[in-house]
Amino acid sequence: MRLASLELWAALAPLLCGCALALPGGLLYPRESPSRERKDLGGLWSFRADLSDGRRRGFEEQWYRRPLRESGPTLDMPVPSSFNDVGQDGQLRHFIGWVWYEREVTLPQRWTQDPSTRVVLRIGSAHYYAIVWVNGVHVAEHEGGHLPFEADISKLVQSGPLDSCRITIAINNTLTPHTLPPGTIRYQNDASKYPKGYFVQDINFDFFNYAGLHRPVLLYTTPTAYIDDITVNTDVDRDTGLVSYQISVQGSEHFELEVRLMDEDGKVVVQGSGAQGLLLVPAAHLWWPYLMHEHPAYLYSLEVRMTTQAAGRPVSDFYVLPVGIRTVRVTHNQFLINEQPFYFHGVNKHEDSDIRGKGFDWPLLVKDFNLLRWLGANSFRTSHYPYAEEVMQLCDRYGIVVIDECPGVGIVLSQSLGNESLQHHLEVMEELVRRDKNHPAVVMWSVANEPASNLEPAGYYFKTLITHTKALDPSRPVTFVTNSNYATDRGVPYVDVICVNSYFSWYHDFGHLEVIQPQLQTQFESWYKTYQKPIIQSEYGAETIPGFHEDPPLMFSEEYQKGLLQQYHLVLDQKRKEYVVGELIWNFADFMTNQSPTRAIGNRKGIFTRQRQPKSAAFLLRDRYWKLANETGSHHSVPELQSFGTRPFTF
Ligand code: BDP
Repeated sequence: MRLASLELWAALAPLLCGCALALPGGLLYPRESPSRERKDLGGLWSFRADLSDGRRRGFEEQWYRRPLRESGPTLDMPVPSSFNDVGQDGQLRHFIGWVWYEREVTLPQRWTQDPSTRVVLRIGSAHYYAIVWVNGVHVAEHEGGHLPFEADISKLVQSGPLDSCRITIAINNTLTPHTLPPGTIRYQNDASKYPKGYFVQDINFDFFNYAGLHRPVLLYTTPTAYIDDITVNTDVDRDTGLVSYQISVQGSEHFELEVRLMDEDGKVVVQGSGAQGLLLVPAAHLWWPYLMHEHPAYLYSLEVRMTTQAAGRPVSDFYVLPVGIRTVRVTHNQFLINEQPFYFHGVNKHEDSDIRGKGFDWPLLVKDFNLLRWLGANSFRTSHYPYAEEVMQLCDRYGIVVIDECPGVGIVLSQSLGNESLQHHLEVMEELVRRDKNHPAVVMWSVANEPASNLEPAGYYFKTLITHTKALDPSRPVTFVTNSNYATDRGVPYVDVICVNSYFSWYHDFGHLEVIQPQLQTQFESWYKTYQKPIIQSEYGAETIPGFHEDPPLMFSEEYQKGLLQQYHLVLDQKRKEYVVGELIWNFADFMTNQSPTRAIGNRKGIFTRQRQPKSAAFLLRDRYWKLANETGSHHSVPELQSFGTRPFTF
């Protein structure tokens, strides 16, 4: 959207508000407010892996019916964390099947005794398939390991005599051809080679399939009549910011809604009322990416107040949503943010670290954002799945631009391109857009990474998926990341920006840095000539063991990683003047993978180690990114440390 006339925008805005979402209800991030409380259930949970042959004992014996300790031995398991790496048990590290988590929670009396309080259990992520019981009663089921889900448990906790409840969550990490990401269970029946019943999980993606309760689990309250969802879209007309909003309310037919948009000083800049509307913000501060403006990441707060009557009494619900006013637009050779050309100089990440695996961890998160700032990175891709909501909030706050990727990674079997998979993939995109639609940092959706997009069914699959995603959110471009040949790729005709991964002189012509320039030139020219769309080099990199030094450069040495990057940069520096709009290094940090002869305890293509210490390439990239920032954005001297985090962070 850009510079629409006010009248046109006023007419169109409500239509753009995520109206195509087929999911019932919203899933607002659980923020505290005068009408909402939250109780974090992080800490130690009881845990048991079901080691029975078919992994069904827990269901046969109904472990959810009574405290887990009564049906057998339990382990202490931290939440949030992956379960794989916290113990000394090789069997648990590689476990495939159902694991059981349980936690007894004491509830504030008010929550259990006030029938006008709604109590919700929210699970930030449970990888991969989860079933949830409260006091032995089934309350939720969810497929997909990277997106939140919740259950209204008010009736359960308000009907018993107890001020406590028992939460049991069974989680299965098995991947099949129709899960996202897909996988296959391979049985090994040759009794001369394998033990009885032996099977392995095959996957076609390059990161360890960590499992467990990876993100915060919490309880929160709302009144029984409550603000269920808010959708915000923004535009700019000269110096006026246009904020269109749409609000849905549950639990009451007759209610009043008032909205106030406050600036960073808490001053009300504009007010409105009703379930949808358009707010005009005079002399608006735009949300700018990090290093593109001297005051990046300006966030307004949209304060929503709903009032109604319940059982003859007035009820109010409050919710405050951060809002960044910005536009995004793609031309045949540019990516524009606020109508200014934006060049992605950033990274691909993983949610991955020692011990906790994919478990959410504030110190790690803040360290990563400090490293991004140090590096002069203005963007990252959530390779290869949606990251925690708290990550997206920090991106909004720091101005780190995000290509938001769904877990469509490793789609290489033709059965994973059929209708059953497609249906699930569409639902996952709905869940992702519903969760992340209001983040100004998110500027593009990525529906997949390196699928077999040259296969015949890929045309229909990606056409449907991308069209659906655009209908869910007409305000953002959509892509997927390809490593197929430009001449045979059946998905790229539908993307707005072409994202290409290539590993010249690593997986091909290994050791020959001299082939990079001609091969990369050919890659860019072939794609651009065919499609006339902007291109992002969405992955490139080299495996590097820190401390290995070889000059002249040899593979796996720090010199080779630097040399490879430099060769890429020579071509990127020409092509970014034409139609290349970004470069994202593979990878920000080393990360865990399955074991294989090509992986020395994980993937070592990080420019930082898994412990977040720099390899030599990090310094090279840092010089480059700050230089790029100074060319394309506002002017900063390296290593200027801007003061992030001066505004208090609120949930
Ligand atoms: C790319 C994948 C990424 C891998 C990387 C690599 O997108 O997930 O980790 O290659 O091989 O093909 O290092």
